[in-house]
Amino acid sequence: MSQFKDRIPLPPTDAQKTNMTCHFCIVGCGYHAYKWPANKEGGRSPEQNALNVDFTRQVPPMQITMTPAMVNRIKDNDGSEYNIMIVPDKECQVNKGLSSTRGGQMASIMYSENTPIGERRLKVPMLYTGDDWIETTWQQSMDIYAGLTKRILDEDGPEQLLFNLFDHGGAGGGFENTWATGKLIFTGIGTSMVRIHNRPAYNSECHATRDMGVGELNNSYEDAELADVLISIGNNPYEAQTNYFLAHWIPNLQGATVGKKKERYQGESFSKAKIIYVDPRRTISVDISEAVAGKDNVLHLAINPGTDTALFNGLLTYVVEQGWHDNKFIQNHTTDFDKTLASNKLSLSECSHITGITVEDLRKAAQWAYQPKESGHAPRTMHAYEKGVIWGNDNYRIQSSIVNLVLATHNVGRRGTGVVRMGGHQEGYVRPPYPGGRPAPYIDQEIIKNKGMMLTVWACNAFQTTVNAEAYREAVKRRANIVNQALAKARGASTEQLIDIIYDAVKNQGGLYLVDIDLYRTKFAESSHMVLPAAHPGEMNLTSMNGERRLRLSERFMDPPGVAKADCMIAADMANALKRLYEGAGNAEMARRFSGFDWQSEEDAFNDGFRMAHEKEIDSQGGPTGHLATYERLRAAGTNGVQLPIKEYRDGKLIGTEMLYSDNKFDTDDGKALFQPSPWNGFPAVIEAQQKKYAFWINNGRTNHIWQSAYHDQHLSFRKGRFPMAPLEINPEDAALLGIEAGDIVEVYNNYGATYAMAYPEPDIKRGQVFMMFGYPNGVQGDTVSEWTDRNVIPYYKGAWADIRKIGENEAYKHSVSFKRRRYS
Ligand SMILES: Nc1nc2c(c(=O)[nH]1)N[C@H]1C(S)=C(S)[C@@H](COP(=O)(O)OP(=O)(O)OC[C@H]3O[C@@H](n4cnc5c(=O)[nH]c(N)nc54)[C@H](O)[C@@H]3O)O[C@H]1N2
Ligand SMILES: Nc1nc2c(c(=O)[nH]1)N[C@H]1C(S)=C(S)[C@@H](COP(=O)(O)OP(=O)(O)OC[C@H]3O[C@@H](n4cnc5c(=O)[nH]c(N)nc54)[C@H](O)[C@@H]3O)O[C@H]1N2
Ligand code: SF4
Ligand SMILES: [Mo]
Repeated sequence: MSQFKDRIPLPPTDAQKTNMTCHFCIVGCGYHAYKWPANKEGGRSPEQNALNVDFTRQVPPMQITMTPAMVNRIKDNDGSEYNIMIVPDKECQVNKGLSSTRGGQMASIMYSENTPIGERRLKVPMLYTGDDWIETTWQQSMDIYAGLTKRILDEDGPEQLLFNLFDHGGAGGGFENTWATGKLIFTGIGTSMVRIHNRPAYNSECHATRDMGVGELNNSYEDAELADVLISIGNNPYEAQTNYFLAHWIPNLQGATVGKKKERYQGESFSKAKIIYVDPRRTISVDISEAVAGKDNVLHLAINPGTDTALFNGLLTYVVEQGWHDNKFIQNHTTDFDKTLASNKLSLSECSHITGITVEDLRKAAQWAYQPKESGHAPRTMHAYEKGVIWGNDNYRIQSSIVNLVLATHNVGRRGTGVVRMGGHQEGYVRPPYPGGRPAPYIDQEIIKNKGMMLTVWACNAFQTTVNAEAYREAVKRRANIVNQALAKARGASTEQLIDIIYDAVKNQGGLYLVDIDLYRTKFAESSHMVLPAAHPGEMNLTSMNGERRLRLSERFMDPPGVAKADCMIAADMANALKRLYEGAGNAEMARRFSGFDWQSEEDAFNDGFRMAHEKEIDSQGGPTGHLATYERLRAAGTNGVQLPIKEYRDGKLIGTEMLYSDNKFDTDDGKALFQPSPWNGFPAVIEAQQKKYAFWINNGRTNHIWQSAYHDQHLSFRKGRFPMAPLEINPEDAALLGIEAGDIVEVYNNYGATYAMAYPEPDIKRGQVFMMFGYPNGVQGDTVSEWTDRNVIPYYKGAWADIRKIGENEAYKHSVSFKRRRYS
């Protein structure tokens, strides 16, 4: 919690005000950070406070959102104390002044002495001596890191150097940090043995749609206001993309954007939106949509888990039979339609049989989404998908099937349409090309098979978040322990000698040397040998792009704790240390590979990567005009930033792009979008075996209150108190059969592993299914997930079947935790 519990200090008129994009989810809500000396305070009348709000009277509803979680007290390195307030920006087109339970607490998670967060943030580099932690200097850490890296690189080659690496925007990412790490790891070290934070290889979550020529973030949030129909597939937008849903979907469902549509769609009929959810689970989003739009405007297709491919193939077949496809568009701007139609052919009755959705509902969905409107125009239907698809049963096929249907009905490149990821984190991709091929190596399995000598874990925590997590942890801990035993004998060793000792353990004894770069001593960090303290947004300047490609600069307004540094500067330190070692060894060529890191700040990393991307052979979301963006211009562009790609800089403003593909030119060699055959292919054998053997489908994913592995939340009593253990929603009748009551501790177990959770009976959960929050510190759902992946090494996190048994009850939790339904109605 913040240091303020019962009152909110107001910023005085001369408080420093900077831009802050919420660094949690993809939506990237705009906020302002105010900072002022702790001994000052603004007054309650509007001209006395920086918010310009009249607090002498009751503030009208919705005028400003402000809670004690939005303020905190901080201390900069020179010892001076300040109050900070981080409040949502009403002028930001993304969130329009809204905050969420996660973003609204940003001030509380900033470093502050005497708070749990303050206590637990990493402040100095640490080394494990084999049996205990010691605090050390950057100098020694970099000497060991670079020395061991060089030794392995020279004697065993780059493929012995493994990385678990973030690949996104927001905290632990951004253009600065992805560029810096990419340049170090790909250009410098040259290894392909890298996995991304959320999956066990270096690949794309969207290979299929990209192969078809359609990038996955192709519309604007405004398009959700302009759509006739919204389709949300494997996605729970209220809990996972909150303010996108609240500020852009809900108004359309309420009819509040009809005026806007009227202006845009002349001669075309329009009305308030209808919404279709494709999710085996009745989510809170379905519930809220019904309350807001009326049940008649909401269709929930409670699909059998893992059968999405069949659903979209069935719909495609039916839509073309009805003649609701766009022949002209197909002829002029796509290839392979006929071939795909033939291969994906599936009748409505077969489709119904596989998906479990009635033929009547299938027809209804097709009518809503694709049957021409009164005016004869095709409806504008936006297709949004996320982890129920991406981590679904065969990512590549499902995505192909969705995009096939979208292309056939021309629901991309027109306002009010789009086939888009809803997204996870923001994006911030700019890296030199990955040196490996496709499919990329399955890094987790390589580690389990005793491959690799050194693993650097950067801003992620696979102990809680990977597939087959129990086997993974076991392998990592066992191999780390081999190094620990060697380290324990190293007393008084020089850096050189220490490197010799570590090298022997990783080269000859099967050990693995682990380095973790994080904000906290996570579970992964606890098993590591070196832990380096990172800074996050607010403590560094960071640019990042949201789900509608909106680029913003979050400005540094405070110092990081201790000697923590921005990740890009840590990468630069590593590269510079390696460069010096190679120079010392007279190896000019290797020294050159680690050159170009003489940066003074994050801005240098941004200029070197994002801005100069067009001049180099690198992979970037900035586009050829990325150089037009500068920190100065982005600062001026405020929380609205600019939507990439940037078209031009005119009259002091960066001009961006609202929608991709409106010219019908797709990202293929001939500019035509590609249909891809993707027939329904059933389930992988390992999964089928699980389905036969175990009683429950262990559906899993996000909960509104908790962000990711709970790296901040686990230290906040407000959050941890709400969920002392990973919640597991279970149908009350299933619970009764197993003798399980609300708050009971249960075990979830199968042939891959076992974990614990806390039972929350919930009637909206179907019999034989449960929903468990993923990635929690004391209950890792991934322990029960198989190692199966699709052809591109994309896992099926959502596909675990297991048994459940009651362990017992914790009286304390039963008293303190609420089991009130989280559903709206
Ligand atoms: N069963 C199951 N498993 C899943 C999923 C699922 O749906 N089900 N989803 C997957 C998905 S989509 C995701 S994104 C992953 C998430 O998996 P991870 O990426 O492993 O989880 P996070 O909690 O996001 O990890 C972020 C880590 O970085 C640290 N950190 C935060 N900011 C910074 C920073 O600025 N610098 C540095 N150096 N460190 C920082 C945090 O303290 C934290 O330890 O989980 C995946 N795993
Ligand atoms: N509150 C909160 N918000 C977050 C995050 C967070 O940790 N907490 N994390 C962020 C990140 S990194 C990500 S990736 C996003 C994820 O955002 P979402 O993908 O929206 O969230 P999830 O809960 O992972 O999964 C979405 C839905 O997939 C459904 N599902 C499971 N199996 C299937 C299936 O076979 N077919 C279909 N159609 N649906 C299925 C589940 O029932 C679930 O409701 O959330 C982001 N936002
Ligand atoms: S919706 Fe996402 S970006 Fe917006 S405040 Fe919430 S967590 Fe932050
Ligand atoms: Mo994610």
